Amino acid sequence: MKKHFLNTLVAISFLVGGTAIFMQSCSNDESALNALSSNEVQLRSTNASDNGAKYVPNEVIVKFKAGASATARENALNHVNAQVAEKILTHAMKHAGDNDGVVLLKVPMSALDAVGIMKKLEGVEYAEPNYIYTTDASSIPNDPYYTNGSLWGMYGDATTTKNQYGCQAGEAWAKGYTGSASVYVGIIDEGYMYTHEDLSANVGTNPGEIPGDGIDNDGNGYIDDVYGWNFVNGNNQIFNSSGDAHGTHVAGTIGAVGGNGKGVAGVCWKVRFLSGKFLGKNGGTTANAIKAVDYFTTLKLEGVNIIATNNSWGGGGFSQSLQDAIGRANNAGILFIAAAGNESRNIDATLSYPAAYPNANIISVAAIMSNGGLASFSNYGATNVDLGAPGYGIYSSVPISKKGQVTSGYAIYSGTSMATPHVTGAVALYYSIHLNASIAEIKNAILSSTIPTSSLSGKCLTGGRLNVGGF
Ligand SMILES: [Ca+2]
Ligand SMILES: [Ca+2]
Ligand SMILES: [Ca+2]
Repeated sequence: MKKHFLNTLVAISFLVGGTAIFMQSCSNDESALNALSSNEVQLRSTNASDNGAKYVPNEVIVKFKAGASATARENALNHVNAQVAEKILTHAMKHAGDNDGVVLLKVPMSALDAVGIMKKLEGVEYAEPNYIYTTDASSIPNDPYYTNGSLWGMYGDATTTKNQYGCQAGEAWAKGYTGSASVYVGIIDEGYMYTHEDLSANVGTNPGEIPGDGIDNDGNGYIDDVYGWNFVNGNNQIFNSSGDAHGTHVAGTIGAVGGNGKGVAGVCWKVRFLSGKFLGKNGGTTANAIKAVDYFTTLKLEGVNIIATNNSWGGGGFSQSLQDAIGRANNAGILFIAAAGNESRNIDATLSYPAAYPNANIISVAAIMSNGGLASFSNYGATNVDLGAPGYGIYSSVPISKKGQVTSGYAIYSGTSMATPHVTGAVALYYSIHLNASIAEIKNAILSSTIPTSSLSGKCLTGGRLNVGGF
């Protein structure tokens, strides 16, 4: 099950079976998606194709063929009585030679019907639903057995507190490998608490942007994007005090400050985070996911040393526009670390995205438990999942509210959402030691250093679990 603090009992009954929908309270300013009632959301899910993937009910993303005439485009829109909601042409698309981008349409009929019609029309390269993605955290175990603060995922065979199924980070630290402040990672998720006591020293900023002057100094299309960008609300506010726990938890596993006598330690003690916030209270859409992926691609092309994005989310069906965005990230030299998902299923047989896209820069991650077993919720797949990593009973940073004040806290979550940032941290750690490595070399290093694990045998490409001890 995904981590979704369910809003209503109605939703709970609906969600048994794993198509999770809601996330916990954010402020109600997270516009478009949140305007949808729970009934509408449920209806979407009921009507969805693609293995229960959810999508915005009356929206379609269309890409026209490069040479499509204005008449052909207009006819295509008229066929489904579409209105143009947004033309999406990112800097990364232009850099890749695409000056047309994709168009987000509002249609008066169901999205799937409109997609079916538009696909066949002259001048249309593809049409697809505007999928809704949700986080891949599992429900949070409140079981006291798991709330003892044990950071098992970081331990190794040779650490003082031993856990052979941890990612062996303690062994890397003992060799003096603790990451680098020159290495950036993008967190494509909710936002995160950049003021958190165990994260603030590792907060990255866009070096090309001057804060607060109302000017897009680096010309990336986003004004004053200092800590990243909020694609949900279209502004630079990437932390919302009543939400963003999932994104903050992910950040802590990648790179909570180690050795500071506070809280937890990430795989990297030193790293730089940037936020591509596209998940809000009710998840995020394809339209915003591609903008978030392209955001980091453009920053990399500007010279920001981004080596990977962490993608602890999923739920949509196949999207050509998202796959293309991941391809642009690959061309820019950014790995895309993806959660395998939490439906307990074989994603070679029933594809799950974005983990199952064939792009070379994807590393897809299953969740294991502290006894080495595959977590019961974790997806798997000998082709579409690459390795396992700690994803059950994982302690990390979160914002907490005390007497109306938001302060730094810690909590235990489970999910492939939690396994994924162990791998993103491993990528950043490896890169900090081998700064000339290509992303193909880094991926190969991560996969080839895994430790064979019986619970993962035949369940993922490597048949093994994350091991950073040999970097
Ligand atoms: Ca900017
Ligand atoms: Ca500025
Ligand atoms: Ca710490």
